[in-house]
Amino acid sequence: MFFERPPPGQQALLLHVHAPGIGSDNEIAELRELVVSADLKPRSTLVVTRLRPHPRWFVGQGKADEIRHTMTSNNDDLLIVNHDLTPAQQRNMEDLLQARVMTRTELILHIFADRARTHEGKLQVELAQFQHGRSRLVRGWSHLDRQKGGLYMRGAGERQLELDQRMIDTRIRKLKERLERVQRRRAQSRRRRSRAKVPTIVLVGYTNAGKSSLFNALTDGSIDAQDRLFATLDPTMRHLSLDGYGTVVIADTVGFIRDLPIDLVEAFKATLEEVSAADLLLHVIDSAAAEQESMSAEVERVLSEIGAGTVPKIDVLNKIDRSALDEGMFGNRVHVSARMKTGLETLKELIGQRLGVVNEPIEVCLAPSNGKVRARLYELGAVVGETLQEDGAMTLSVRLDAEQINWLVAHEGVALQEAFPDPKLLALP
Ligand SMILES: Nc1nc2c(ncn2[C@@H]2O[C@H](COP(=O)(O)OP(=O)(O)OP(=O)(O)O)[C@@H](O)[C@H]2O)c(=O)[nH]1
Ligand SMILES: [Mg+2]
Repeated sequence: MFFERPPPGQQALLLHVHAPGIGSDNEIAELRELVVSADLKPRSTLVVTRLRPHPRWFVGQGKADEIRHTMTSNNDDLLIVNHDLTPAQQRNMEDLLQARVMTRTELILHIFADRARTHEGKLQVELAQFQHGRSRLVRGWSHLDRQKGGLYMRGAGERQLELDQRMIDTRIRKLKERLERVQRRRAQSRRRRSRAKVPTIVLVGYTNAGKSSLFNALTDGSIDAQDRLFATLDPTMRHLSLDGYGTVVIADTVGFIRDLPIDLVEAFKATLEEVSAADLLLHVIDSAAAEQESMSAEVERVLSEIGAGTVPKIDVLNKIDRSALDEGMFGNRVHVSARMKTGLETLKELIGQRLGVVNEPIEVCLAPSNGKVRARLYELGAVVGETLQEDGAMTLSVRLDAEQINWLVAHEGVALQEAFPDPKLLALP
């Protein structure tokens, strides 16, 4: 951006460093997947054991030289490090290798930049990139640094740094303003949904767990589902009709990954707010993944970090065609295969239960002037039957959840069947 750096290449040597005695096979496999997902070519992988990073190159001098030799003889032009380096380490390594060094955070930012399709998504990624870039703007990485003046003079390098910082700050401010405008619109549509009492269900989970596939299977949709990390970036919403419940809105979202860069979490706050404002989360878990438990734990951690820790949740173990789990409902867990479309009816049933459907239809009498309420009940898909009285009043048979019943009785001229208990006493899930 503002530095003289070696041009980014394609052919990558991957570097993973771990402490003695700590296995890291899965982390290395995940790094390879990230690299392939970024359309880069992982050529070889170097695993180094080290207690703590070397301040100069992250690895020791011996390893740094080994990396240089390997890259030269393989014709590699990119080093991808599965960690975050200090700006100085990154610069020193680039100087030594005369090749671009990419950190894990930069790799993920690179993938996100490639995937962003919507206006909002692009703004969010750009903001994350600038915020990340700003934190790495340090004196000494500018080519003008060498022209620095005497002891008491402010050097050209320093001035350049200030200029760069100011430019980035202006850009960040502008991006934030534009994002706020887009996000106000999104908040409005969320408020509309909540006024209309249409519950929102959001799919969350580790990247590649099968969220988009499940979304498609449930809605007959055609979102891009691919065997690559972060295939989905922008949230997509669609209506879903649940038997005996009516319409809900279901949303597919960006996947999580361990050590999700903080700049991304920051920039994607608004998207993630959809998650914390949801009525119900479906946590999609790849039941065939070896690292299933730590992946789930990571998702739970991000959920509480973004204030979604207390949203009601169903665990959906997906890909049972590959893990040989039995189809069915197990407490708050459902086993499904989005690919084979098995277990989906059971899942919908549990969704209905968790949204608090009162299974038996209830009779409600509406005064003739209550046409709007009647229309709303039809819109919700809640009406099972209707009879018209001689005086113009309507008796409707409806299936609603506890909250919707409370909403209904708050209207004048609405009477529930006599046998029905006080709706305020209905337990919400
Ligand atoms: N065998 C099997 N594969 C599945 C199933 N569901 C999804 N997949 C595959 O898993 C891969 C990832 O699926 P996606 O639906 O894109 O996953 P995602 O969670 O949306 O991933 P991101 O958007 O990248 O976070 C694709 O190759 C799917 O075909 C399933 O039930 N069984
Ligand atoms: Mg997806």
